[in-house]
Amino acid sequence: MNFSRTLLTKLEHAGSVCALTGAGISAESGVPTFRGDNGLWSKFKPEELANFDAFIRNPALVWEWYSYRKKVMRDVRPNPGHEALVSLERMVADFTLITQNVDNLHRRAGNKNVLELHGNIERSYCIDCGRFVHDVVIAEKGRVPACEHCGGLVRPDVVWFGEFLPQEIFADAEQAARRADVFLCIGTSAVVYPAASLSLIAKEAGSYVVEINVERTDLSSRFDETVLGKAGDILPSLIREFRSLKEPHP
Ligand code: BJW
Ligand code: ZN
Repeated sequence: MNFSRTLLTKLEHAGSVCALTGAGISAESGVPTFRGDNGLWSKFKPEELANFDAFIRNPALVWEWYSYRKKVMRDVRPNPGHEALVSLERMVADFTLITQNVDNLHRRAGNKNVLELHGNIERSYCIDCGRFVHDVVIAEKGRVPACEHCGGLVRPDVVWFGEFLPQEIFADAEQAARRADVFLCIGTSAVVYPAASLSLIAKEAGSYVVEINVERTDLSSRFDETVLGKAGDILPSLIREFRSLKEPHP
């Protein structure tokens, strides 16, 4: 793979690296993306499923969707793209992995410094008393999990449209973006805010911003480089080249 000399040099001298990931990095594990022809939302409308009003209107429908996705995510494994980011974390002094994904695959792969902007599908909480509910069994069709303390409705601990992102996590992500020498924007359509703003914040703060995606996005023209291809091919290859710079063969 031919990476630009600038990217490799920037990476070689970077004290701080940040990666922002989206659904595209998990696509090769078998998790459907949201948008696009085979995206989840070619079959389900976001306004019907990914917002609080929709949940209150029809919790059974929303749980059916999340139960299906919980099952998909439970049964898949991290792919070479996730694994490459684990290697990168081990090679860089200050590495932050910011993800919009709720699938837990970065942690399962072994990344330690992970900031989940949109929550985690493996957790749920009661909308009345706020208690976390662990191990919500995958709800059967038409069944809605109830809180065992107060009987309230239990919802997945994910961020829906119109809801604030977890403020401390977003603040940490913003700081990591600002101090990054190199910022990798991987497998995201970059249309959902405020997550998409992080690449722009990094760019404005002087970071070298590189997008890795199978196609160009609305923000491509704002970045330093777009490397076109699958994250599961590009990232391992980038790590190989980076490693050979750090540990030159005699
Ligand atoms: C590959 C690949 C491979 C494929 N290798 N690449 C107007 C303007 C601006 C903002 C707004 C607006 N109106 C409303 C808003 C705000 C709204 C927003 O951004 N809307 C826009 C869509 C218009 N944002 C919000 O509401 C956020 N909250 C907020 O703003 O709070 C403040 C506020 C409070 C109160 C009132 C108003 C404002 C919250 C956003 C929450 C997003 N939640 C979801 C669902 C999470 C739970 C779940 O998973 O069920 O998060 S939506 C969905 O989109 C999910 C994702 O994390 C997110 C981003 O999607 P992503 O990851 O980019 O996936 P795709 O499918 O879009 O793209 C995949 C990419 O991969 C593609 O580019 C492919 O090409 C690529 N690819 N294979 C490399 N192998
Ligand atoms: Zn409760």
